[in-house]
Amino acid sequence: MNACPLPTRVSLNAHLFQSGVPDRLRHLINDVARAGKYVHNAIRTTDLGLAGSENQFGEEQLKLDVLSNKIIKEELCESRLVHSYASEEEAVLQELVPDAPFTVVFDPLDGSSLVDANLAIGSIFGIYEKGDLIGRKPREQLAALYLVYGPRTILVYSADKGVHAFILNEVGEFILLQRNLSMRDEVKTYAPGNLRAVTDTPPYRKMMNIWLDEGITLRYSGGMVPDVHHMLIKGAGIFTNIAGSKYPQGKLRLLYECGPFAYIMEQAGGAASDGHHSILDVKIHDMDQRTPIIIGAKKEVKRVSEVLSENHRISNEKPRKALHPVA
Ligand code: AFP
Repeated sequence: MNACPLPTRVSLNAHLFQSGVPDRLRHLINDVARAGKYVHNAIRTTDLGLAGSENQFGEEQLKLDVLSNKIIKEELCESRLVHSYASEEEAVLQELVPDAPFTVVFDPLDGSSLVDANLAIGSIFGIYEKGDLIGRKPREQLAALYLVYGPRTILVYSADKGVHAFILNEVGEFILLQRNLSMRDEVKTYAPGNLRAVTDTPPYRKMMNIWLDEGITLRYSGGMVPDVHHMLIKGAGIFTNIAGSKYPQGKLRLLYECGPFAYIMEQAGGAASDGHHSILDVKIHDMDQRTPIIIGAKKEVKRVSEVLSENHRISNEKPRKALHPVA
């Protein structure tokens, strides 16, 4: 008789250990999770006003943006495992510990415009082997994770062994909620971002009309983290945020938002494309690089990419040959 009965709850650390995640990566993910607990608390206790400062893109920062960034930076420092980090709230790659093994990219608080409306927001992280990021691709990530701060705080991670969700319990521990989140090839909901682009991108309007005619359900909050999390938890759906006149390269950031989510989505059996090839294969040439993103059920990502590529036929351009056909 085994003296230790199987635990009724599986902690994040236990799951990482049982999954064979290498020790130093396991420790770092635990440290990022700890930072998430403090951000969770900050959201509930911090003044939601403006910080009176701007980020690297000239966007006004909330006190919460600045505080979330500070909290995460301090936890990364304390871990002693981070060689350098890049935050959406700071302009350049910041060196921390020269002989540490990892470089971390993160959006400390995605969805700032939703905070005053009390809608769900999130933090997004990608973990690379240490080193400069320019010239690399998101496929090189060793792990990616996000936290969604809603009625409950949920952490979802992948470290090349599937996608797993944890809930922050009343004593401040992340407990396993769902193992192996997986995407079916099904579209019950759609989440169309940058909808203003229908005015200058006719194929986007065509895609919207297809979804409307098919009668599927609109589920869009304006927060990438809850909107993509919704698909992963339901195991179906499509999320788009394409380029248009306001955002010629797309609105969302490759490094801090699209790269980590593409990693997680492909680990869950879905796909993430910029319309021509996997987001994971887009070379990083700028820290603030933006990209269009079509992410979700694999077949739907392919269909949307094909409909949107009609734009090139309309403009008599030959559609760019997909370097890496959408998975
Ligand atoms: P904010 O951080 O300015 O609220 O933007 C949120 C976001 O970066 C992402 O979380 C959303 O999916 C996307 O912007 C919403 O874009 P649209 O406003 O074009 O729908």
